[in-house]
Amino acid sequence: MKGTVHYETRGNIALMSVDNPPVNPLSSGVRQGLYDGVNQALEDDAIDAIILTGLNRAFIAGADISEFGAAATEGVGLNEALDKMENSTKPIIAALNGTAFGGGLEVALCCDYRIAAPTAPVGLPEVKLGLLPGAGGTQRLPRLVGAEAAVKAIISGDPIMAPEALAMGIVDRVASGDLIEDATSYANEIIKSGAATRKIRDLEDKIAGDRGNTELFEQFAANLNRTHRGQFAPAQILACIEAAVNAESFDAGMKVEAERFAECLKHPQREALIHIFFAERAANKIPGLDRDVPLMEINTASVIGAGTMGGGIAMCFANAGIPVRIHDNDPENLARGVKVIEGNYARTVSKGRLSQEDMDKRMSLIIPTENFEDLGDGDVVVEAVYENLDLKKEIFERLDKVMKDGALLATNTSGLDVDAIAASTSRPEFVCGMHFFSPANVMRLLEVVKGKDSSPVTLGTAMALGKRLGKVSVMAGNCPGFIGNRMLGGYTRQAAMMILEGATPAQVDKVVYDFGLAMGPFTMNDMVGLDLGWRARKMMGGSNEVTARIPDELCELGRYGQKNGKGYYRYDEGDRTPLPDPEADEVIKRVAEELGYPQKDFSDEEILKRCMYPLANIGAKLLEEGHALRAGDIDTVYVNGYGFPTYVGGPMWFADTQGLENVLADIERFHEETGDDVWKPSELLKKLAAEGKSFASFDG
Ligand code: 3H9
Repeated sequence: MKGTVHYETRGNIALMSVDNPPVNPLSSGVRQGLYDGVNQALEDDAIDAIILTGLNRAFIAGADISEFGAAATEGVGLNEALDKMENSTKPIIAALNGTAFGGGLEVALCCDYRIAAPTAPVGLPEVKLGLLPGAGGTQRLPRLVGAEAAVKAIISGDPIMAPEALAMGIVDRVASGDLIEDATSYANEIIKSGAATRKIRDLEDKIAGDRGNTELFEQFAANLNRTHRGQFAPAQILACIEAAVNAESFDAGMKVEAERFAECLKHPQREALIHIFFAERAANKIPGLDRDVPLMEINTASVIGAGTMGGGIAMCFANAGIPVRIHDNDPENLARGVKVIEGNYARTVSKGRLSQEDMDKRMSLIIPTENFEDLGDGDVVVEAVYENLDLKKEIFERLDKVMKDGALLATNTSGLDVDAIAASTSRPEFVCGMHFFSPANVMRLLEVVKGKDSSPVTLGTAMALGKRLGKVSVMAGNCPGFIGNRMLGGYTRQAAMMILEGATPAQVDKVVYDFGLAMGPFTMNDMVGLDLGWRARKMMGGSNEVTARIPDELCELGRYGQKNGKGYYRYDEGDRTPLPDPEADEVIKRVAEELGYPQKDFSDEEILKRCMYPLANIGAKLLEEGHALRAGDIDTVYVNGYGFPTYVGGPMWFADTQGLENVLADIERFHEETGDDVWKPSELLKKLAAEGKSFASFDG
């Protein structure tokens, strides 16, 4: 069995310690240990109370996620262990030494009393895995904190730090000294006052006021489409909490929870979300990059460029407590960049998500400089100037002269040749790409780009630095566009082709939006500004690409997108809702005619495949070339950097769920129909489809 619970006695108190490193999930041995430990304490007349704590860095991180969808495991089930605890006639005190999430908090809620270390977070994050708290959490938490607070906590799934958990009533005490000593004193107080047990299932006062209040739940349900669009589990959670309030008994509520949990468990969203949970963690494991590679010590940072990217990256360092110099050789840009950073923090303060004191601290860590030489004291430098290879090469040549020996030299290019940039230094082994996504202080993704000479120390340091900055880091090979942007090229190209072939921008956008992305490609283009591409193409002497014709002609008519109220759509003053516009539709129709594209009707299914399958096909090419290590890495990139719905599991997972042989058949058909290179099927896709395998099964 996996994991265990140690049992020892300290006078009249039994101390049970969960041990299943690193974060003590409720694997078979832990469940059995909980059951056996409580049994042992109950049978021992010398024991008056039980303290339950965790070894390692967590109390209990929840159910063992790897068991979901796997074959039944040995030993007692979780609910059996929890019944044993809840029926204990001797008080159990949970001593939360660290994270108590999901089933971990549910274990604590089956204890009679709870004391937490001040740094311990608690929470019910099951919703993030497409699940709901299925071990009584939806029934017990409302009885402790009321329906409204329970809905907020369980629907968001966000962690609650011990002091707030105390204020809410989730824990009874926060330890001020050694947790186990404080828990022991607490246990002795309880024993002295009669060793009473206190079962949450019997508490009624917090929910009594809401009984029969259907309006409260209707309001919550109405919000779900905004906060959790397309997701299955949140509505199930609401139904469970409503049952906690309105069902005839605690047990009747538990029955509703069990039924809804089973529905979530078998839902494809659960599988997709758990795939992403493990994929994000696997992305950190790089073959050939041993855990014991000695990493560079990063205490100071430098950023070049005070534009949107540079400013956002500087904020990432400051947020992580790392002092950062930000350089721009244009004093006006520099001053503007610092003002933007200040404005961003001030907005967070005004929303109550950051204290003024913390904002001041972070601002004090950001040191603007016009002097390039000042960058030299950074342990890492991230270059974030605009995408121009010559400019970047020139900057790296200068960095080579000013940066200290052993510094990490990173470029934030979104797709240029990292090797060409590294070659302009005398130390290419210290160079790699660190591709942040805009806005860098918000987006979780970081692509760490491996140049041909990047050393393991450089790459290991960049990956670890990403984690320290709160990012999900994925290693990408050095090819144009790396993972994310290379794939995106196929998606945007197909969207552009479809409007030449007879689909409307609104039709394409709706299919993509309904699939779960925040917006479709044309709304996105209007938001970014059509004029950016148009001006860039003009500077290069224009483009012969058929896909450039429509945006170019729209721009010639002064239709730049949202910024001036018209692009593919039109916009009312002060409103970002895209509205159909006959002028734009006319342009699209005329260009299609001039280019000789026969017009046809598109089904939603066809649109979705034309948008999503280029991602999978190019993703497969990245895998076969070794530019991406795992399909899960690609999915991690897409859900964290491109707004791909996490509950669909990413583009590769989506392709797997469609069956690769079906995906291949469609790709071959599109190739035949359009002759477009994007549709040339990847060899890996052909191989996996022929073998009846999935991308998820590919391991290099
Ligand atoms: C649940 O509880 C359902 C119940 O309501 C009902 C049941 C009937 N299981 O993230 P890290 C692994 S659903 C198995 O890098 P950190 C993780 O894969 C669960 N494994 O560390 C990694 O393995 P590896 C509700 C788990 O310090 C290693 O532990 N609970 C689990 O950055 C370290 O993880 C949650 O959703 C698990 N539950 O963060 C909590 N958790 O080393 C999910 C972690 O091989 N977990 N692992 O790559 C987390 O949020 C974070 O892992 C945590 C630690 C905050 C705990």
